[in-house]
Amino acid sequence: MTDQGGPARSESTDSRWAGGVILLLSGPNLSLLGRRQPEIYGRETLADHEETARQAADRGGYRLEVLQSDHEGELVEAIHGARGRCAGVIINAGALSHSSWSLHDALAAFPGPSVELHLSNPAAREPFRHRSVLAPVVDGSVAGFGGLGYRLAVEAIIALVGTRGQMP
Ligand code: CA2
Repeated sequence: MTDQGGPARSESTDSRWAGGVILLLSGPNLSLLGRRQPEIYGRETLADHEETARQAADRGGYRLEVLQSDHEGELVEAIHGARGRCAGVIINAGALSHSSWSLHDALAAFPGPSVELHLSNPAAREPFRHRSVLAPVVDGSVAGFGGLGYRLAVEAIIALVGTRGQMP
């Protein structure tokens, strides 16, 4: 294909992003990070965590795409939209982690690696947080490491793509 008349070259098809795109999804209320409950979630904002993840992705030759939504359906649609387009998905679904069968089904249909992420350690908190309905359909979970988890989750996706190969 020549440049003339072809599709605009986007960042995700640029050779600089040869590794592809990693999608980082954040669920309900995570936009409040840094402003409330710092004793549980720390003082960093979601933008701070996204930057940590972006730097880790960049180091690995990947581009990070982010979406925060308080709406379950929007997160489901984002996972659908990642099929065939993103190398992997990282999701901190917030409280939806404990209840959303829609996110469970969307993640189950995503062909690449996926990681469930939590700032806190839900297993050490109230009983309703002990169960994740997403856990059975993701490759693994990172929880309890605060902001460090964002770097670890990106590195896990990159390692998994490396062993499993890029999606078709
Ligand atoms: O530890 C995590 O990352 C959680 O996913 C955070 C969710 C919680 O429901 C999960 O059980 C564990 C809560 C996200 C809302 O964060 C807030 C931040 C500041 C103030 C209020 C809520």
